[in-house]
Amino acid sequence: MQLISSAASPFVRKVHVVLHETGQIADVEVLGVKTSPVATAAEVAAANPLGKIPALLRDDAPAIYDSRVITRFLDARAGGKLYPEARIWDVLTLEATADGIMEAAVLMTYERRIRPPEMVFEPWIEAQWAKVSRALDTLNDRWMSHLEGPLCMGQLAVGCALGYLDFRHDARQWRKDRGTLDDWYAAFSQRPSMVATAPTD
Ligand SMILES: N[C@@H](CCC(=O)N[C@@H](CS)C(=O)NCC(=O)O)C(=O)O
Repeated sequence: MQLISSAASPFVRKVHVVLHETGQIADVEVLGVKTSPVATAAEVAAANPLGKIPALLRDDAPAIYDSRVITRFLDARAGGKLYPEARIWDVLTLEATADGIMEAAVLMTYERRIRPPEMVFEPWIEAQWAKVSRALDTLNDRWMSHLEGPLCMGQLAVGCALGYLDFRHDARQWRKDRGTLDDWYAAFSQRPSMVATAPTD
């Protein structure tokens, strides 16, 4: 299989983390691409009509895309431990929360990197940060028992989302007044799968 990938993408990182956690690293060849909403790489468009990464090219079946689909596929392929049926709705909601943080944070990055400076719309950037901020408060106030429980995809996704905030939005200081989440992440980010997949430009 081949994974269309970029070392800076938090959505791609989710997939790499799952490959590490489930022992499937050797089954996937990484195809690095440079792509953006205004300059979609040809290999990305060929694999995913939405023009987004990650996309997974399977050897004997059509390409699949959207990180949530790929992570679930890879987990099922490895025996299915990261989406436990008994807690499935919590796991999926936690993963959706983490993905929503990434989505808003990536849009903030694009707004500054891609738009000409005179077209950047500051209230829109702040509105995206408000989504991130509310989601972080919710993680800190309501999700800690789940985050501290047995390993699941929701936890891995939250780890990737927080890692992306450190990578691109450090100045926003997400840790302030969220000491419980900060403590959890300090330990979680030391997992070998997290260390091996830290984002780079
Ligand atoms: N919901 C998608 C989001 C993926 C996504 O937004 N990826 C970004 C890179 S971090 C991308 O490919 N952006 C290009 C674009 O929006 O056209 C997923 O979970 O895979």
